[in-house]
Amino acid sequence: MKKFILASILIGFFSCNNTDLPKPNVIIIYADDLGYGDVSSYGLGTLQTPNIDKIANEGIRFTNGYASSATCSPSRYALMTGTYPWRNNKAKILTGANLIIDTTEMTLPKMFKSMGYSTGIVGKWHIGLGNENNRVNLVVNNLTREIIKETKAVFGTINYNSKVKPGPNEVGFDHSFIMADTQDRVPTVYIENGNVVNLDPSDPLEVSFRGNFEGEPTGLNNPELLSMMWHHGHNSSIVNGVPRIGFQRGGKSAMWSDIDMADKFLDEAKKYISSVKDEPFFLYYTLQQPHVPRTPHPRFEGSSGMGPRGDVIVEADWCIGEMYKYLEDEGLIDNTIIIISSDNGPVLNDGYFDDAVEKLGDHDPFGGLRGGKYSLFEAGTRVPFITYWKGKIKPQVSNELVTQIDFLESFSSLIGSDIKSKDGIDLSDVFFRNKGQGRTEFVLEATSRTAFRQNNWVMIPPYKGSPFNESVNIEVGNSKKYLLFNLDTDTSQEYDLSDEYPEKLKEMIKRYGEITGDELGEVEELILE
Ligand code: NG6
Ligand code: CA
Repeated sequence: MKKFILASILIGFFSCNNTDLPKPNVIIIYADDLGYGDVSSYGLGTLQTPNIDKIANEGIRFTNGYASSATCSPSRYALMTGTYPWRNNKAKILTGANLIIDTTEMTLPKMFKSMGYSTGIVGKWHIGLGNENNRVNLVVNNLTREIIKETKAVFGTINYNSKVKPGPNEVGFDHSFIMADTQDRVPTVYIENGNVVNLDPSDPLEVSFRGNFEGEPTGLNNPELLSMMWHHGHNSSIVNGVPRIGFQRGGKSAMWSDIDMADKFLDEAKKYISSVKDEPFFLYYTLQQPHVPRTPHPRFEGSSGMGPRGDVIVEADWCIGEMYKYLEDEGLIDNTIIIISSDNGPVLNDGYFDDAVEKLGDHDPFGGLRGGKYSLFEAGTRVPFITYWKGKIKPQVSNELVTQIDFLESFSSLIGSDIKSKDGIDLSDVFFRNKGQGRTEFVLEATSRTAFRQNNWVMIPPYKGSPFNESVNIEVGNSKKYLLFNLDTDTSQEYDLSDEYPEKLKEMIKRYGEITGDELGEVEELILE
């Protein structure tokens, strides 16, 4: 009898606890190409980010937090779905391509919606729009062929003159105000809930990756029109003096102003919050900085002393500070979880001459890690990673291994949903309760190649291709042999231990094969003669 009473109390306690689970608002602030060393609270670079630091110092600052990929679209796909990007062969850098999430697939916003949340995205999207029904054609010119070779990008063309869907609204967002791909790609317009903002139907917007529209200037042919010079790629249509990837004609009234983009996204993010603040909400606030082209608002020009790359990080940091103030003013700060992270590691010259290299000074965006964007080495995927929940999370620096794939399952568990994801794990204790353990293993991706981290060991399989991407000046992690590093003693991956620890290497190759389905033989085929 006693046992029965105890059991009833326990059941009562747990079920009551369950319905009582908190429903905090959630904002994921996701920067584009922000490096592990770019946030000053990490203590690795010299650039100052006081607003991010405040959140980092009062929340949990993760030193082993990972994006799923060293490029954007795969990382964003993984964050949204809790699925490794290398499982989806469409999850490569996208350019005007169709949506790469199946609309029947579970996503982070769908999970929030199922628990009564309002869901919104403001900022960069870059996981494709539309499907074969509103596709125009897909023919590539020599330049795009080169880019595809180098970055394994996927090109396509969408019709932007009618409602563009499926997109964010069809995979779980009630509201969307987005840039389709990146700031360096056409179309240079905002899209709100599937419609190009301010588009005049009498001046339709045409987009092509095949070739130029007759009579339109390009970065290649009209350098006199440029306010920013291209270095590699980025020499097609010119908008606001900046040459872009891809060709575009018409849609003049819809063109965005690059220098106002940060303010625009911030305003739209606040507008969204103000429209839903009486119910729990999830906002995915995806900043465009510091991806190229770096176009700070004039009030941030010169603010970092490091040229436009530093200036747009200062601008992004200011936006984060403004968002924080707004949450305070609206009385929302106590009940809002804030996450700050980045979709991949840093790059200095990513296609424009913009003084990123020349004015860097002593700053280290890579935070002492090897590689960078596009790389299988650590700087490709290890990124700033911060969780904040006022009064709930205690300030902490955590060395636990955590990844963005884990957001879906961790938030699901936090708010009492039973939705799971394919590859994520429930790290709600680590993210939000200052306890528990992180992952023991993780397969990271960089331009369609993968590497394996297990505890503090990293194994990089052999890959064909140049070890070095000359255009961006980054070691991408291709080598003729397996590489093995121990991050415990060698954070900067200088010492390949594969010959010294053959048993460890073998064990890791085996486990990596079990997860990825790559048989040892297949991987070995990649070894260069
Ligand atoms: C590459 C672009 C690079 C950047 C990247 C996407 C060239 C030569 N390079 O193809 O500038 O736009 O794609 O970056 O065009 S990401 O952060 O969105 O993955
Ligand atoms: Ca990126």
